[in-house]
Amino acid sequence: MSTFDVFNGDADGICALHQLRLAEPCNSTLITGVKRDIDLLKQVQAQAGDRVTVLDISLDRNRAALQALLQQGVEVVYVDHHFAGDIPAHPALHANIDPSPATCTSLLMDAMLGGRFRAWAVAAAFGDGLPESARTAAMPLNLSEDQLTVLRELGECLNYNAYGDSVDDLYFHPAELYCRLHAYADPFDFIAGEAVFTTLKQGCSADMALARSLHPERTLPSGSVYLLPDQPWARRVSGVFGNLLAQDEPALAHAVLTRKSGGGYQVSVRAPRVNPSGADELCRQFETGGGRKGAAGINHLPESELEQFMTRFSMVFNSEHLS
Ligand SMILES: [Mn+2]
Repeated sequence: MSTFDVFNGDADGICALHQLRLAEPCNSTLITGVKRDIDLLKQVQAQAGDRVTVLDISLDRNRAALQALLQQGVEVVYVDHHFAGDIPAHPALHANIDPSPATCTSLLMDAMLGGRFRAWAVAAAFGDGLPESARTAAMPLNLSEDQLTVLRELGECLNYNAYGDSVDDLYFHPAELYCRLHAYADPFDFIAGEAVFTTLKQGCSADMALARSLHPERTLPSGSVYLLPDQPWARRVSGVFGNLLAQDEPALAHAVLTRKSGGGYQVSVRAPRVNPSGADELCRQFETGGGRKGAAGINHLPESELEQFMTRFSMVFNSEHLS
């Protein structure tokens, strides 16, 4: 019997798998990629009796591959918080899917494991742009404000590492990053024992300094749209930058568009924090869009659809505001 672990390459995906494999150690085949590379399940070459765990990637976007695996007699554990659509009813599918905007896959995993590795779930929630949920989850740990800040920075750095056009843009391949941190049950030991955190923190600050010097491309009543150049730093920082904009102006929606070398844009949308919904609704109106209510994205927005995006951004977030 073979085991496959399929996970989003961001903080949430990595920390969800890390918690699971601390609780249930296993030599599995790792399948992951950059954050927006979510069509991962089709890469699994499994046979009847094999076991696949899927973490932090939309079921809706992996539906065909999931159904094929279930039909082959593969057992699938699916834990996620992205838009799922209809969840197939199949005895070999064990799904724990909750798209509510206050949770993330690592917090769902934390609940499944009775809070055994809570500090990693806290870091992941910070990384997924859910600081309130992270702080609530951290309460029983009695951490100092300084320790909480370190977990927030860790989550943000792990999340930052996942953004890029391909793994070439990243400091660490997400599978390597997972292996490096999997040697540590305690995130504070990981930070002390590995140079990974320092590398990512320095890289992130340098990229963020460049992003912060930009002005919005478009200022709309419901929020702002930023345009980033076709550069590796811009591709790496787009998600962290989006989370930061959302925290700085919680009543507004934000979109960060990064120019692609072959034309068009990669888009990252953050709903207003005070009313975290509409991001997935907006992005799913475009062919390569998806995500969750508070944070979503479009892998490829053609240049010709830019104005349409601006119009729909205004429509979705204005109506969200009134509702
Ligand atoms: Mn997530």
